[in-house]
Parts: sequence; C-alpha cells; structure tokens
Amino acid sequence: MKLWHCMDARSFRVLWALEELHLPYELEVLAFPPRSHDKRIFTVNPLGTVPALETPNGVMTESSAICEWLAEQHPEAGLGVAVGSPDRPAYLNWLHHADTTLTFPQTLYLRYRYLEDPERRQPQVAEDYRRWFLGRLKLLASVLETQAFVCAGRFTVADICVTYALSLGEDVGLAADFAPVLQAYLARMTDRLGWQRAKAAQRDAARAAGLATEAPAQLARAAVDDVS
Ligand SMILES: N[C@@H](CCC(=O)N[C@@H](CS)C(=O)NCC(=O)O)C(=O)O
Repeated sequence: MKLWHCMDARSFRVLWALEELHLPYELEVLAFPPRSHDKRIFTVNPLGTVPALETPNGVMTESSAICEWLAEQHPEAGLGVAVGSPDRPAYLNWLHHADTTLTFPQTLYLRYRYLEDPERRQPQVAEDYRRWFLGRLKLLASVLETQAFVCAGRFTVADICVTYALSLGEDVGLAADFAPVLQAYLARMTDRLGWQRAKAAQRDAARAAGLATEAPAQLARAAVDDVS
C-alpha cells in the first residue's frame, strides 16, 4: 500500500494505524496544500487532498474510513470492533464524530484565522468555529471522565481518529482550553509507541523529500501570531 500524506494532516490517522498494525507501506510526503504545491496528488485523488491510500482494491480518501478498513482487514490486532458487538454503535459514532464534528470546525478556524491571505481572513468566522469546536468537546470529555478509551474498554482506531482531532487542536493553539480529562487522554494516547513511530516515519520521509518537518498549522500560526 502507498500512503500520500502531508505533515500532521488527517492522513496522520492512517499512518498511525499502519504503525499500530505493523504493516508494510510506502509513504509519500507532500508539501501542504498538495493541490497547490504538489500536483502529483491528482494522479491518485481528483480532490487533491490527503490522505490518499492506494490499496490493492482501489484508492481510499477518507481518514476515518481507511482506519476502519485497516482494522477490519486485521481483526487479530484488535483495533476494530466487530459487526454485532454491543460496542459497535459507540465505535462507529466516534469514528465519524472524530472527523465531522471534531475536525471540520477546526479547519475553518485554521483557514480563516491563519491560512488565508490577510485580506481574506475572517476573524468572526474563526472565533465562531473556535467556540464551536471547544463546545463540541463536551461529549468526549463526559465519556473520558469514566473511561480510558472512547469505546470497547480498549484502544481502537476510534481512539486514533479522536486523538488526531485533539492533536490538531494543539497544533492550532486551542489545547489550553481543553478540559484536564482531555489533556490527560491526549498525553496517554501520544505516549504510545505506534504514535511515536508514525511521527518518526513522517519526519524521516519529509527530510528525505526536502520538506519542513513542522506541522503546516504550527508554521501558519507562528507566521501570523508573530506579526500581529
Ligand atoms: N474528510 C477527509 C478530509 C481530507 C482533507 O480535507 N484533507 C486535508 C488535510 S487535513 C487536505 O488535504 N487539504 C488540502 C486542501 O484542501 O487543498 C478525511 O478525513 O480524510
């Protein structure tokens, strides 16, 4: 399999899952956003977005779906939740919640506060989606008050997908507003060897490709906050 990836983008979910599963893969790290900076992405994904995972059965472009599929292909690793299990509703809910509810509002915050050219920035939009994201963390915080993982009483790819959303929150500068239970969960999850191997893999691949090793969100934030 070949993963098309940008530093700390949502494709990191896939990279982390591949590392947790100890699967062989080829990693192609691209400058962000690839749509503008590396047109090779269009050879695999007409949207120009990452992740794009080339599998023996076609290309997948949704990070949570890819994680679900990888876990399903390797049930012996125990990173998924089987159809019919009583934990399945929570598992699917967290896989989807991670991207649609917890990640998407952050992309609006990032875009309209940091990534757009100054004349196209929208402070009100950024502020509204900052509050939206922080408000939407209530469900996760309430569950983690009594559980170490989001579902099934064990680590699954749902934790990978949710943790990525929190980690993006850290990159965009919102982690100081996380409840202590969220900060503790993020620290536990990022302490995993699989997370660390994935971080090392993307760093090595970025260096080999002559690209920056910092997250684009962190670079954009530093550039804007330094001049304001
Ligand atoms: N829902 C998709 C979103 C994919 C996506 O939008 N990826 C971003 C990186 S996090 C991207 O490639 N953005 C570049 C662009 O929009 O040009 C997923 O979860 O994988």
